[in-house]
Amino acid sequence: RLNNIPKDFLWGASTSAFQVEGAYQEDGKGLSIADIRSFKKSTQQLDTKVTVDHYHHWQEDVALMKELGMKSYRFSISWPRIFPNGTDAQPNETGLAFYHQLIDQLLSEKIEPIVTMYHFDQPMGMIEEYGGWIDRRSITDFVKYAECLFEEFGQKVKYWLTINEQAVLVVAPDMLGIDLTLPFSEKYQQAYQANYHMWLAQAKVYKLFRERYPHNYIGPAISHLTTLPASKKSYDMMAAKELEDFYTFSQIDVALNGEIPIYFSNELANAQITIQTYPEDGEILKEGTANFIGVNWYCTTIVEAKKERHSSDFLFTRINRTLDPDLLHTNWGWNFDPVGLRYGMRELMHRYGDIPIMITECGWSQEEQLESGKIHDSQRISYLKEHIEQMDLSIGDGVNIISFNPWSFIDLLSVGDGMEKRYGLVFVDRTNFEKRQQKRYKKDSFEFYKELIKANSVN
Ligand code: BGP
Repeated sequence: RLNNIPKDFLWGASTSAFQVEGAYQEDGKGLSIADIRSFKKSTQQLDTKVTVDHYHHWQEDVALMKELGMKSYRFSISWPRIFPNGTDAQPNETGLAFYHQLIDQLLSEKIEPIVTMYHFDQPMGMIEEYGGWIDRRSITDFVKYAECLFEEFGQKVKYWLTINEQAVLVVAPDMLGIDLTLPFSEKYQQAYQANYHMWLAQAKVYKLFRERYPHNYIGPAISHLTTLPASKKSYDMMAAKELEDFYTFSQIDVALNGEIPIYFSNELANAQITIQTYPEDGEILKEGTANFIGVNWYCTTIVEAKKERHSSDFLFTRINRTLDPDLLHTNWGWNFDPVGLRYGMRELMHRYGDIPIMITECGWSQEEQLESGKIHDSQRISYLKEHIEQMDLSIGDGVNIISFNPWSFIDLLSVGDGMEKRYGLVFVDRTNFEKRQQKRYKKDSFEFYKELIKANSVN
């Protein structure tokens, strides 16, 4: 029983462009770093070329969303569909037309579009021309892209997410086009310079948007690691706090307060990472802040302090991640810890007050096979049920959560682990995937979520 979730709550589900669309070179789309990364895995089961072919199945997919009773759909616009090289002066009209159709169809089904501008798929053209986010020119190209999206879709889309999981991009810098074989210090020097440019670019975009649409919402989609200490020893507790501050809260602090926190700058200084700045940057960050946040939340992360610690080490070399043997884990090591969600949400409220929060991802992955046309995904159902109950309690605690969008609406290409790691409420049969059959099946979790939405909302 849910007691606190309002009847007009945005019950939704989530995807991202390169993970569902396929059509990787159709209608003028350019290549992104996400495409290039996926080709290195060299099999079509693992790359972005076809995935679940949402680009050609979108009408059928929106019909399933309607059947599920979704009130919101969180998806991303493919940056290289709009600006094929990122650096182009004019947008690709065919790319814009695709999203106009999709958004219009969602609106006509009363499904609120929640749009991510950049979900891991920076156009390769920018990376080839000047290195991508490590260069300051990327700020201008991102602002140009955002302006184009506001111009085209600003009247239709109320909720915008700028960058998905910036902290992940920095810790896995090949996703930014940074060479992983570079020496440690050089690699992170580049990654944190890129991080800094992403902060500036978003600040400019927040400002622009909020001046134009003061009643609508814009913010980042944060990778939220609710970090727990492996023991009650102060050094483990400190390690957990340091990781959570540096990885998760620094991103939110900058987005909401318009200032880079001292604990973050100190950590970089310790690691001898020097960021190139311009005198006007402080002002840019201060002037453009977000007015809501998207939170991607999957599980808790448990850390301990390494025994051998040197204060000059970089944070990630001072801690170990551990697993709690009492918790259930996916085959990929992500734990099932729903109370962790409530704990994380309460922390957000204590730190940021009444800021509206949207859960933009939350989900359970497993390998699945059809059994007489069915998928009995009972583990995913318990995951959803228990996380939704904890979200309901969080709202009772006073946390201003406005929407829940589990990952994922439909099976899709996982960022790290190909197509066999499935998250969807809808199963996709990829036998003969090249032929675009890609038949959709509703999983048991689809039926569960449908009933839950029906019981807890007004239609
Ligand atoms: C988040 C990303 C998603 C998604 C998810 C699951 O980091 O925003 O794009 O893929 O994690 O991760 P994975 O696909 O590696 O299982």
